[in-house]
Amino acid sequence: MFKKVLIANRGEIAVRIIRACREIGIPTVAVYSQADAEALHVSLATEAYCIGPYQSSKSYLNIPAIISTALMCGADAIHPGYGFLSENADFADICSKHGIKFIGPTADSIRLMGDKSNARKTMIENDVPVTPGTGIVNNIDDIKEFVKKVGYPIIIKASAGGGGKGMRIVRKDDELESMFTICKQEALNNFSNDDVYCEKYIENPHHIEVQILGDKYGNVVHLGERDCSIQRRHQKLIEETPSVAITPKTREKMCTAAIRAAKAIKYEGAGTLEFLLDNDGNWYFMEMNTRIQVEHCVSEMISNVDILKEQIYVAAGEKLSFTQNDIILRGHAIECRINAENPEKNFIPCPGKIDAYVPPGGFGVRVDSHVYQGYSIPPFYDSMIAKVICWGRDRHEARRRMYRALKEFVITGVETTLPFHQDIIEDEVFMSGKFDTSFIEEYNKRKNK
Ligand code: MV4
Repeated sequence: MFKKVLIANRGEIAVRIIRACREIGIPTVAVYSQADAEALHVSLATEAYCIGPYQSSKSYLNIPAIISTALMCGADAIHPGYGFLSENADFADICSKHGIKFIGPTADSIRLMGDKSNARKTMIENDVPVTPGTGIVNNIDDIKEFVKKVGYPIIIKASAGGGGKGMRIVRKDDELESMFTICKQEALNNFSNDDVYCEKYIENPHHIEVQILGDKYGNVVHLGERDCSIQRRHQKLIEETPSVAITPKTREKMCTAAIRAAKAIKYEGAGTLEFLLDNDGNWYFMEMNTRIQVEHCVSEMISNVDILKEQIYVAAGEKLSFTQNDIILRGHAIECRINAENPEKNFIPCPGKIDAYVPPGGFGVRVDSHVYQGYSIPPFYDSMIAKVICWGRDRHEARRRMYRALKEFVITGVETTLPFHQDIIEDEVFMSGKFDTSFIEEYNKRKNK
């Protein structure tokens, strides 16, 4: 096992990683920016070092500072969490060059899946359904050829993009040229790579993703799917498992396809395959996330698998401690992401000092958070301050428990999305389960916002 793990992250996920290391018995090293001296991950870790000023580019993304801290204090592994350096293949390579284990998949896996056009190709080769689409397109004529086959609407995507960045929907011929030019320019500006490809655009899809875990010995298991359709501007707000939008047959096929793809690329560690589900029940691979995700907790709640600990064990070279047959997915889990934002003012971030903080508890309730009473939320990072995860024997119980937990939760001093979540959890459309990625937009229309 590792002698010491450095956590190259902050917030709730840094706390989550430290907790997993503690249970295994591994000392931890926190790194932090000057804005995070009072952060919880700093006080929970065995050791902590300031690595730079508040800007992420000078702290949590500062590779020389992170690597030299690891070398200086004898950390033999780095956990990148999510965001920041978690899907940076060059960082994974730099870690291994310094004899430090990057807790995650190989740099090659990250690179392969980071190139969305190559990821599509890999899926096609392994009989995983993808949306009708193209390889890299170099000119308008290539795209027109594709449109002749599938018709409008289509979507142009940056091959180096992902997570909603660098994409353009095209609905008619006279938009094509400008959208192609804009998308290529955006891709170049954001990812230093102007490769783009096209797909048939699926209107109002469901976003369903499959959690997988793999080890060095070719074993891969899935922990079922998550429905992440409740989102706005590519920011997920509520996730749940199982999805009420898919049939048991689709679930089986999707999860089997996810395992097949992960085995084909010799995937090691925790990963997620994202799929789009259309309103006729067809489903297509969208992209793969080669990291732990914010919403991993709902899968933990129904599977009883500690994904963080498994991630660390397999990174240390151990075999997965269970097979697919050992996994029983039990009940239903829902997660609400609580942000320090003002829902009344178009969700603008609301940093500041937390006066009162009383998290909910009781049977089936989990709160993952890095904040505490008296903590000042810095304005420089993500506005998520807590995740409330509730388990129930069925969706109804999980949802009622979530409503109860959200009502118990006291956070004062800053505006939060708690009231917004309470309304959605009790919303009739949400309750019915008949929602897709257009839910929040439609919800706001219904509420005249
Ligand atoms: C799509 C799509 C429809 N058709 N691709 C958004 C995030 C990025 N991973 C890809 N995304 C989409 N790709 C095709 N061919 C619709 C989206 C999309 C979306 C996907 C999942 C969750 C929310 C979304 C919101 C807008 C667009």
